[in-house]
Amino acid sequence: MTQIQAKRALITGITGQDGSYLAELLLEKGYEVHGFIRRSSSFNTARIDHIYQESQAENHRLILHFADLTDGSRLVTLLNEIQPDEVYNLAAQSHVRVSFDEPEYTADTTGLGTVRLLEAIRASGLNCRFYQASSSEMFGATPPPQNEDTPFYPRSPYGVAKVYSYWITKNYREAYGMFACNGILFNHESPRRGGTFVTRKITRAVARIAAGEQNELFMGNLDSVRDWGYAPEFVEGMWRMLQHDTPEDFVLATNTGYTVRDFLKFSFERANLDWEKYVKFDERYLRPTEVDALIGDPGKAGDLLRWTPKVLTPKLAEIMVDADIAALEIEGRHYVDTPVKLG
Ligand code: NDP
Ligand code: GDR
Repeated sequence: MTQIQAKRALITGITGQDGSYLAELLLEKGYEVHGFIRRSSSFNTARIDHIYQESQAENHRLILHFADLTDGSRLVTLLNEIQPDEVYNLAAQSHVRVSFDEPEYTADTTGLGTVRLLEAIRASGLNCRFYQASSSEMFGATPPPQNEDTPFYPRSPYGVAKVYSYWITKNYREAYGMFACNGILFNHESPRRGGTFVTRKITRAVARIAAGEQNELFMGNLDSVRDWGYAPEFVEGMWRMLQHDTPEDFVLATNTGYTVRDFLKFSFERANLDWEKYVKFDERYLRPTEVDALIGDPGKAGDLLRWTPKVLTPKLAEIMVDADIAALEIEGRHYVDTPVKLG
């Protein structure tokens, strides 16, 4: 009897929100999953600890390697060693406001990191499929609805770096015939979302306020419009892009738009609270240039990948508030012991 070899995937950014959900999905599908993690003075694997332990019991199907997208020679060594069938490049300095503080570092990781990885694939002579985590931030000032043909007008060092990565991915597809795809993903959130992004900052605060542990929440611009979807559904879309017959670029979005103020309202209402009593303005959370409105048209992904999101923003806010209230009840005050700063 011939045994079919499991597919092997490599995920950069596996410790992040998307990386953790994608790793779960690929393990469920029978893949051997390799992930890059960064050396840190504190633990940074909380989002994948549960699958790492389980995978140890299951013949080590999740394998972690220390690596950084700023270290090109390490990428070549590891690509040669791992020989993946699919590479998902999710690693990035992904915070838009922080990219104004650290523009050069953001360009180095979020921009040049992509070409280092593509070069490592080329240098290793690998015939693998490549997914690039492109972003709706590339559309920036171009008004909605945005789709695959919408012109880019990035409004932050992060957005500019992502535009570089988008084009270098497309260039490697055209120049070297690589199966390389850009997933242009609109905001997607979950209970695993980093605490300095606006949705999670709000839902964590709601849990703390409901528990009597916090009584105010400092925020920036409440008028911006975003198309917030649910991260587990979006990682399924990433995988589908690499299973498609031809390498193409796809928008993933819910095609709905809400303001930050709407998200505050949905979240506080879930805990029977009135957001206006708690939310205060702090100019530290404003950006030098803002992206006013992003609403994506995922029609192409619907037609070619059969990808349709089910969880829309009001439901997402409920899922996240419920998870934060439950986590606070289980873990006690240590779970969120300091109010979020600099987010
Ligand atoms: P997160 O910020 O949650 O995760 C980022 C990941 O990248 C973490 O694992 C982080 O490691 C890792 N990382 C950061 N810098 C480096 C580096 N120099 N070398 C290696 N790894 C690094 O992001 P998300 O999961 O939310 O997003 C995944 C990708 O998708 C990102 O590229 C993001 O820009 C992009 N994107 C996200 C959207 C969203 O709404 N979530 C929408 C569109 C695009 P560590 O844990 O050690 O910090
Ligand atoms: P974004 O996400 O910039 O869209 O990038 P974020 O949640 O940081 O901001 C969304 C909107 O909320 C406004 N805002 C605040 N944002 C934060 N973080 N903190 C605040 O206190 C606050 N008050 C108001 C912002 O000004 C903004 O308009 C995310 C990231 O995941 C990127 O990596 C990804 O590419 C894009 O989504 C699509």
